[in-house]
Amino acid sequence: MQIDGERMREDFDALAAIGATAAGGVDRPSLGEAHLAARRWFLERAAAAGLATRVDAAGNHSALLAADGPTLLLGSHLDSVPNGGRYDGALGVVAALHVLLAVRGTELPVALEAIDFTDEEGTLVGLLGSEALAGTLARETLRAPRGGRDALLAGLARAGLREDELALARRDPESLAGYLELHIEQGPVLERAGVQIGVVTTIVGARSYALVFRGAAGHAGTTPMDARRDAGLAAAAFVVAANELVVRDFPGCVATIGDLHLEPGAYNVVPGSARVALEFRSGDGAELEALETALLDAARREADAQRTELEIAPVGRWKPTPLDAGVCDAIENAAAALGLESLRLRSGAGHDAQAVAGVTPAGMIFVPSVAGLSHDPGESTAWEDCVNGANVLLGAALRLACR
Ligand code: HGY
Ligand code: MN
Ligand code: MN
Repeated sequence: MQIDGERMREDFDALAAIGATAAGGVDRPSLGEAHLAARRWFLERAAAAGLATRVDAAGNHSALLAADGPTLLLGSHLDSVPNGGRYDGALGVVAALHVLLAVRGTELPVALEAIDFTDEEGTLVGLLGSEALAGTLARETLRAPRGGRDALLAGLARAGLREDELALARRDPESLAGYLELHIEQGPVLERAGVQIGVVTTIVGARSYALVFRGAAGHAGTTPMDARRDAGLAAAAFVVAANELVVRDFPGCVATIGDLHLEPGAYNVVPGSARVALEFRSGDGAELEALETALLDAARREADAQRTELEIAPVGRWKPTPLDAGVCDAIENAAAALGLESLRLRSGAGHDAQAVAGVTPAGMIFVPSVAGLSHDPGESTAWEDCVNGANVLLGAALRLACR
């Protein structure tokens, strides 16, 4: 039993055409029109193949192979970052669908479900669908989501979802037999090592904050430099300070200011306010705590230095997550049975697996990213590696189904 690589490629290419960008990537922010079109494509493709389909209260879209017994989830996500790549998430959903197509007709003691989770990327919230399925979606996260409350409500409305029903997507852990996700590595490790398959041991934790530096707008021509309370200068000084402290004091961690917005945003006005999107990650919980303290202290220092006020709002929080040892073994054995070399590694990217791991044994399969590039239209993985990954997903699923 193996994956039909050519048929999977036709599906992958059909999906990549939805929300395609001129540079060869996709632009499918969660619950936007392109994302909803991609989800429709997924359901129609599954139904056309004779599979049952379902959409739950959090908008998670699934194709199903029913059986008596618990459900083994195989999934990922069809939403993308703005101006993203074709492989991030989509490869895992298409491969999961093709595992069901390959297994169809085989009696298994578990049901198989290929699932596309809502808003993995956090355009709106982050891990919205997988945390709803796990029953861990916090109400306060919805009140101050990292994409803003208006965007969340507009997205839910477009998708026909109700905020007060999202929690109904929760699954009883007893109903689950495990979770597997195929994903591109999005980093350089596998390519540098010349290894085809990654077995993910842990997923780093991440925290996001919306910072607002508030100073005083003023005339760019008549406000003396020593009389300014320049919010833009405070924010820019923080960007530099954050980078310096992470490189100096937190090797192995990362911090990113992915968005910086000055207001009123004119050539001839000293910025009165500056909004900063801060995100940072570590594979260790205590280190993540220390990193948060160091970064927020630096923000306060730079705000004070420019006599500006600082508002700090938490907008996202995900713990470092170890993945299941038994699932890692199943992935490693499936790769070996196919004559594929594998190595164990940490994921610097977040994934739905870290939400699902809290309620059922979860594991992830990585395939190499060309030049380690991701979250960019240039994101690419050799198709042979994609098919290898899908066959390992199939092999690991059969091992977990029958253990
Ligand atoms: O941000 C991440 O790590 C993932 O791609 N959502
Ligand atoms: Mn992803
Ligand atoms: Mn991503």
